[in-house]
Amino acid sequence: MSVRAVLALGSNLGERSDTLSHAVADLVDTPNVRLCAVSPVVQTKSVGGPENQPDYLNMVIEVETDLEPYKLLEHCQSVENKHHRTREVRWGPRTLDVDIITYGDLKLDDEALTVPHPRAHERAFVLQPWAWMDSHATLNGVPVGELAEAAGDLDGLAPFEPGH
Ligand code: PH2
Ligand code: MG
Ligand code: MG
Repeated sequence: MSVRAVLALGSNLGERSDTLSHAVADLVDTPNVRLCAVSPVVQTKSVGGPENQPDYLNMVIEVETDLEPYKLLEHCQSVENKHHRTREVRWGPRTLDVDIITYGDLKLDDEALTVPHPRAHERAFVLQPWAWMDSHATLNGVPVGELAEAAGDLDGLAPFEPGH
C-alpha cells in the first residue's frame, strides 16, 4: 500500500542550496519513494537553538511511498548521514535536517517518531513553502496557509534567490 508523505528539509551550514537539491534526489533515489511535488526554497531566520546561527534554507516535498513510517524515518536519516549530518547540539546548525511532517493521515507519538511533526503547525519555515507547493493542504484540519500566517517566524522568511 502506498501513502503520501510530506517531508521538510533544512540546511544552514555549507553549500546549503546544493545540499538541498542533492538531498531531494537522494530521497527519491529508490523505487519505494516517488516524488510528487516540490516547494520553492525559502531563506529563514533560525528558530530556537543557539543564538547567531546562520540563516537556513528550507523547503518541503511531497512523496508517495511504500515504506512503513519507521523505514521512511531510517531512509531520511541515511540521507542526512550521507550529507555529513552530525548530532551535537539540539537545534544547532546542521548541513541537513530531513523531518517527516505527515504520513498519510497517521497519528503516531512515541520516542522514535511523532507524526504529524509536533511543531510543524507553528513553523512558517515548514508551513509557507508547503502552502506554496499545495494550496489545498491542511494540517490537523486547518489550511497550512492559515497556520503560516499565524506563525511567529513568518517575518524572518523570504523566497531564496540564488546569487543574492
Ligand atoms: N530547524 C530546527 C530548529 N530551527 N529554524 C529554521 N529557520 N529552519 C529549520 O529548519 C530549523 C530551525 C530544528 O530542526
Ligand atoms: Mg527539524
Ligand atoms: Mg530532524
